[in-house]
Amino acid sequence: MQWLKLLIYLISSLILKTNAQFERDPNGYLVYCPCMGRFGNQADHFLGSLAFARALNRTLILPPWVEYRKGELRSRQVPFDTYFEVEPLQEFHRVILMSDFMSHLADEVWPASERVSFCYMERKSLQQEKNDPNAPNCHAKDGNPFGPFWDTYNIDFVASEFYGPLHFDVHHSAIATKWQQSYTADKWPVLAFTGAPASFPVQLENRVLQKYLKWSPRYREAAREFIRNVLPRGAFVGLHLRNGIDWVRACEHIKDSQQLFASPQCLGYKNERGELYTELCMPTKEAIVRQLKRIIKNVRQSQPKNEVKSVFVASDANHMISELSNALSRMDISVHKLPEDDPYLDLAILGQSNHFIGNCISSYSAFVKRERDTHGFPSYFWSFPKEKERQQSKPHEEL
Ligand SMILES: Nc1nc2c(ncn2[C@@H]2O[C@H](COP(=O)(O)OP(=O)(O)O)[C@@H](O)[C@H]2O)c(=O)[nH]1
Ligand SMILES: *[C@@H]1O[C@H](CO)[C@@H](O)[C@H](O)[C@H]1NC(C)=O
Ligand SMILES: [Mg+2]
Repeated sequence: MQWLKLLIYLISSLILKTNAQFERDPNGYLVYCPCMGRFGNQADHFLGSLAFARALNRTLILPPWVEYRKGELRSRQVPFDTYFEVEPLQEFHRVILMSDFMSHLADEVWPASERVSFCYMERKSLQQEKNDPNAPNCHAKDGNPFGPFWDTYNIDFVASEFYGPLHFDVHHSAIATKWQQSYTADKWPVLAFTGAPASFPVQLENRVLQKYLKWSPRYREAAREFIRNVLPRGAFVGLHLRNGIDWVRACEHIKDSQQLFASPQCLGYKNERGELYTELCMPTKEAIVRQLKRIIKNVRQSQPKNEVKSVFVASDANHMISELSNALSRMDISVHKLPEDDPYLDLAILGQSNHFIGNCISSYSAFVKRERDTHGFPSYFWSFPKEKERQQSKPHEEL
């Protein structure tokens, strides 16, 4: 009967473990809506929010990822652990899935009658009749994705709290202590923010937290299979081509700013590696082909044993498959993309490429760059550093 004892022991310890997992944190919780931008923006915000939760010593409630589908008026909320593992995050700080918090702890810790939304200052509703000058409000559920996000867990707010002038820069001030003094865990068990308690782009100090974001087994496996089964054996270069219509419009902001979106990742947070220029956001097709060929040639010279056999292209719009195939045909290099659009699988594959060329302005590229940095894999950016005028005016560079 030894095995029975063992079985009982295993089962009981498992039950104890699950219960312990959902034990109330006396230091309280922090939750927010990733209400700004798509995945790249949300990932930047996640790293900042993780750092913030740790500085306040509150458990971070892992929000679902907010996604937008064509033709749908309401955002979709995808559980955090669809894409990333929860456990590695625990090495850095206490976290809990939002669904676990809501189903196991909310009744006790955050009853419906005590749900307060936090915003810096009053946020006006788009519906004029909702704005009462005598009762300023966060309107945390106003519009998309704000409403759909909290609705996913049947959360309504009974009051608003304006936290200004407090802010989130826990690395350069004693602001964490001020938060703890203003909002003690016993009076405020859950701080629920209308947006991420973090900056965009991600602060320099928080980039390293990327190492705690590990792809879920499903995506790790799918990336491995694609690389093994579809790509020819040998090294491959991963490309991110961000060139959809929204991007063309975003790039117009280049001319009136010092930095744009993720640009500090190549220009430096204080522009120590240069100023913005258009090609950084929108490289020409010729520049793309030229840079890709140059990198492949360099790899052939420096790593003759690990020759580049293929190129994997991820894009939101134009993958340039035929242009790139033509340009590389004489080098015996094939060009590939996923058969079906999948932004997450694209990211997971780019993370594993032997070489990566991304868009410096894009926060989607930035995710790949940070992941690769945690492994020491090399990354480059389109049209960076800036080509000298002399080189640009060369009619054609033969390889
Ligand atoms: N499948 C796929 N989707 C992409 C790619 N690049 C951009 N997208 C989509 O466009 C969105 C871009 O928004 P975001 O992630 O905030 O990054 P950013 O706008 O480039 O800074 C992504 O989240 C994807 O949904 C790509 O290479 N592959
Ligand atoms: C942080 O919170 C944890 C869990 O509630 C607690 O055990 C720990 O003592 C706290 N640390 C500090 C420095 O207050
Ligand atoms: Mg964006």
